[in-house]
Amino acid sequence: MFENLSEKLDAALKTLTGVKKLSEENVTDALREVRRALLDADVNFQTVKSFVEDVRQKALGQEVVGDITPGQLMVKIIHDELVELMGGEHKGIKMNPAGPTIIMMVGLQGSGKTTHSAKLANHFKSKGERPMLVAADVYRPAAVDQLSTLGENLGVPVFTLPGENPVVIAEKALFEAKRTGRNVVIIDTAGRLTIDEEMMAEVANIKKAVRPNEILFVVDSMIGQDAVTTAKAFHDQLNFDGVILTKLDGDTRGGAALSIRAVVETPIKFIGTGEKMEALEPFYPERMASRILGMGDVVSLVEKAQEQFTEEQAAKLEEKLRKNQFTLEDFYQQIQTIKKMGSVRDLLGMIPGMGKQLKGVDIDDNAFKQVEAIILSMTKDERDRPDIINGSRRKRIANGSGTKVQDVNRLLRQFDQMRRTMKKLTKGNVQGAMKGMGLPAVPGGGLLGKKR
Ligand SMILES: Nc1nc2c(ncn2[C@@H]2O[C@H](COP(=O)(O)OP(=O)(O)OP(=O)(O)O)[C@@H](O)[C@H]2O)c(=O)[nH]1
Ligand SMILES: [Mg+2]
Repeated sequence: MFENLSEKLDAALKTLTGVKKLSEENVTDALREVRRALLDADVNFQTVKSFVEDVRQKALGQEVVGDITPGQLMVKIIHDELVELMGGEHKGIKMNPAGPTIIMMVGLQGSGKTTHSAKLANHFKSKGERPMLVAADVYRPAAVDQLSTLGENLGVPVFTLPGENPVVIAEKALFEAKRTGRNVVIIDTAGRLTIDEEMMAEVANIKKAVRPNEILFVVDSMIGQDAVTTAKAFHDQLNFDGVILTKLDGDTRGGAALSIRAVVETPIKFIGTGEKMEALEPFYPERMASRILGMGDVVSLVEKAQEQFTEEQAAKLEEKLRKNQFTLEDFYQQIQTIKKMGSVRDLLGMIPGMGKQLKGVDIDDNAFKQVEAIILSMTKDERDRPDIINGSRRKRIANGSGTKVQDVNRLLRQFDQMRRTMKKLTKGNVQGAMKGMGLPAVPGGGLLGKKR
């Protein structure tokens, strides 16, 4: 995410390495580069101007005290300003305790409304709420099918009424939600290629009819500056409550994420980072600023892991590891879980210091493909007891998976090594070992923490 911007900001801040004091001159030099980095990332011109001015004021007004260097102080100031620029605090969805929480999704065609309606339903479902999806995009039959399929896969009901107009659909959906005890109603609306009066009138009518608790403006971050212009037009008409910024998994430059809040004064509430249902993250300005400055985002990484592992699974896994019963089958399942957490590149980028090292390295999301193919070419017996895999079996597995015997050997060696390391780790008392390292004990004794 935002690799180019991160790299340029890093270079700008490097100009302060070794300086003894922040002076008018060296601050101006560094900020010239910061300004260029932000403009290149397609951040709104006015936004950049006031950002740089704020940073300058703060930098020149502060004494460097204690152990920190002027360079570090500057990083801190820029970090804090980035947090401020993106809205400061994290803002979530306001739930309506008195009845169903109604959420209406609006935005241009292809911005990701339908996908994110489903992702949101999945998000609420995993938090124990009872969501319902409403197909109010009636212009393309495929749109209703798309939402229905997504809902079916998630086990979330989808309300449709073929032949009706969107306002009637939304109203009837509300009745249905109340009747069936659904407490979150997510209305997917139609998008148009450009902002036109007809579309605005339609969403305004739905708004009037059902009075949503939240109108979320869905916008594709790849469109950069245009995202800000569109946001403004929608906001003037609908006065929406929050933004979902989508497609941040692509090579987005960052302009939309950094400018939108300053221009429409409405918080970004979620970001979309992929096509899969799990690729939705609550937006935290603080964590995003850390990612942009290459400091990683361990908190989000841990949260992603917690979403995928239940406490029970974690405990089972730990027991298997302790008893040395971890098999290639388990290993295969682990890979499936990690894949659900998001793109490998994004995951690695959340580890502090990794972002920079990943620069220019080609990380294929199919990195696991070979390993998966090899494991899938084994019999159940072989997966459970890798020791029985002799020479001729290795040859058969290599043939079956379209790999070489060396690849099979490598995987078996790595698996063996991993199993040994894990055994050492779990031997004795994990909790005690963690405490010994100065880490807090994990509730439930799980290696991986628990699902909340
Ligand atoms: N990579 C990536 N693709 C996404 C993301 N969100 C949506 N998409 C893809 O973008 C395309 C459009 O998404 P939709 O959800 O259909 O967009 P929409 O706003 O409902 O479009 P209309 O109904 O035509 O107005 C689909 O192919 C999605 O899979 C995302 O966060 N990352
Ligand atoms: Mg749609």
